[in-house]
Amino acid sequence: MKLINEKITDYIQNNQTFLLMTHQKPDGDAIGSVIALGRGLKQIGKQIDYFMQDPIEQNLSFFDEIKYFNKTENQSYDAVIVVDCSTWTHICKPAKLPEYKAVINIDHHITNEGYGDLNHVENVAAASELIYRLLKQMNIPLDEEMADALYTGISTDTGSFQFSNVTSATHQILAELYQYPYRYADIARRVHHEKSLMQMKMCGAAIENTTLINDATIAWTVLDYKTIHQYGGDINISDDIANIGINIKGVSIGVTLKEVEKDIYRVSLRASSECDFDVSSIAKCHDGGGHNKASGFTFQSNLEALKQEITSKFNEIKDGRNQ
Ligand SMILES: [Mn+2]
Repeated sequence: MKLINEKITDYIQNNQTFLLMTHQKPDGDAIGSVIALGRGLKQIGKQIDYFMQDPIEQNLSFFDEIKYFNKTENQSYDAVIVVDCSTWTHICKPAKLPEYKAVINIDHHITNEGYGDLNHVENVAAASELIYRLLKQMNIPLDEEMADALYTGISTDTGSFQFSNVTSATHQILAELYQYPYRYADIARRVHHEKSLMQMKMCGAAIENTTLINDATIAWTVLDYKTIHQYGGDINISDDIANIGINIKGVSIGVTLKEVEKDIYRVSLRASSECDFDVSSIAKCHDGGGHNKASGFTFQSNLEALKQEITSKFNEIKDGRNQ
């Protein structure tokens, strides 16, 4: 197993107080990797605080460890550890940061800026994979909640082990999590399928509002402000809505837009498994980030211009391939 940057494990070993943070609008990988790391470090006597003031989705709120979130006690830390976040701007962090000696950045996004004093950025399926390896490397055993957290993280970022980022290493980690059996069917149902009736109806509206453009290679889904509020006002784009487009036969790119305020859109991009177009290249141009098959950003301008941009960039690489 490839090592996590040993400067990171040495620094953790030789220091005592840590503040754990992750990206804004935390998903299963963000919450899972933070909880597994936090509980693991407490086991070896470290003092851990968590900062997570963004709301936690209902389907991720079952972790006992969440009760320790935002009970920040220290004014200063040996290090701030940030997991699963590609840029310093996108971290969910206090308005006034406490004092800290170092920033440790552990992430799996290819767009990561390397903002830490110590960094480990590696293109694996989930940040939770990196945290699993870090815990192994530090000889920290898993408990049930850590296993649940790692399962949640890896399962979230691999679309329940179906995306092209899954490797044999992913499954080897899973095999070990199954030392605690009979738990994961329930977690998988909660994380991937359980919804309120309104959320179900929002998926229906997303399907209803999907059109195909660029010779049916790009799916374009728009949820306007009125529709979002008709179905409960949840402005986050859930994975199942973001993936609607690429589940349509023949579609390479799925673009989902949610109008969060008048003319301001949250955009989610997905590429199908057969498509080698890197959607994070577009997200990066708009101050967003992510992975080559899944990324996002916020957009404020006219949608026609965005449609043009995505279509022409996609056609450029497609045409390049055909030459
Ligand atoms: Mn992640």
